[in-house]
Amino acid sequence: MSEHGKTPVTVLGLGAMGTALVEALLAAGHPVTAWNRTASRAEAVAAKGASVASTVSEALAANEIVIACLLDYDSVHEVLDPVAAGLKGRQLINLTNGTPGQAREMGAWAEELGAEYLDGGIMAVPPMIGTPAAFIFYSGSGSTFGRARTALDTFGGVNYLGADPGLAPLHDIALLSGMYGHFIGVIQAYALVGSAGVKAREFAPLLRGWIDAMSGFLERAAEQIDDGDYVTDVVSNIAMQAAAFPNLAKAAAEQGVSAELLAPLQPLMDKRVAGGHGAEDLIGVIELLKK
Ligand code: FVH
Repeated sequence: MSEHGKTPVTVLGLGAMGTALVEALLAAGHPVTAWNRTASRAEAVAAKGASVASTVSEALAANEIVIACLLDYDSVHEVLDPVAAGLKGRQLINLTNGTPGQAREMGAWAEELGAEYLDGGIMAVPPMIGTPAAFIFYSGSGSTFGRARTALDTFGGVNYLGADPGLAPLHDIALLSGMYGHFIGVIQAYALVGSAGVKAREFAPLLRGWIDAMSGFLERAAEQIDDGDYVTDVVSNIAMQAAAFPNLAKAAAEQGVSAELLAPLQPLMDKRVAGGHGAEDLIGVIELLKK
C-alpha cells in the first residue's frame, strides 16, 4: 500500500470490463498502470490518469498487485507465458471468466512461478462496476485478498469464498446457470404470446408478476436438496407436471414456435416418474444431474 492508504495496481486488459475496473480504481485515487494488446484502447484511461505500460513486462514490473481481465484463460496465458518470470513476487488477481478447473490450473501455475493467485468471478456488467449493485466472488490466496482489499472494494461488494481458486468461478457459473435458465423461460414466453400478436410490452407485467410469485420456490427447493427429501407437501407433484409439460411443446408447435429451449426437461421428468418418484417435487430431478 502506498503512503496515502492507496494501493498501486497493474491492470492487464482494457476491454469493456478492464476499462471499468481501471476507472473505478482511478476514481478512488488508486494509482493504476494499465496495459492492453491494442494500445489505442488505453488512451481513454490515460486521459483519466492511468500510466500506460507499452509492454506486459513493464506492466508487471510496475506493481506487486496485478489484475488480469482478458477475454478468456487462453488469452491470459498468451499474455503472461512469454514473461512468466516477471510474475515472481507478484499477487496475480485473475478476473477473467473461466471454469473452476482453469482457475485451479492457473493458481498452481502462478504458485510455481513464485506468485500468489486469487481468482475472481465478476457478477456485474461494466456500467455496474463501482456501484453497490456490483459484486465479485474471490477465492484463492487469502493474503492477496487482504492486501488488495481496499482496491477491490472500489469495484463493488466482495465475497471471499476460501483458499480453493476454483470456488469463485464455480459460484459465478452457478449464478450464470440460474440466469440463463431464467432467460430461457422468458424468451419462450415472449415468443409464444408474440405468435398471437401480443406485444411483449403488454405481456411483461404479467410475466414479471408470475416469475416473482414462483421465485418463492427457490428457498423451499434448497431445503429439500440439503435434506435429500423431495416429498412434497404441496399439490404440484412431478407426476402431474410431467403429464402437463408436453402441452408446452404442443402449444408452441400449434403456434409455429420452437420449443427446443424447454425440451431437455421432459425426459428428465419422465425418468424421475418412472423411477417411482411421481409423488415428489420437481426439484428431485437434481438427482439425475449428478454424474
Ligand atoms: N462485459 C461483461 O458484461 C462481462 C461481465 C462479467 C465478466 N465478463 C468477463 O470479463 C472478461 C473481460 O470482458 P470484457 O467485457 O472486457 O471483454 P472485451 O471488451 O471483449 O475485451 C477483451 C479483452 O481481452 C483482450 N484480449 C483478447 N484476446 C487477447 C489475446 N489473445 N491477447 C491479449 N489480449 C487479448 C482484448 O484486447 P484487445 O482486443 O483490445 O487488444 C481486450 O482487452 C471476460 O472474461 C468476460 O467473460 C465481462
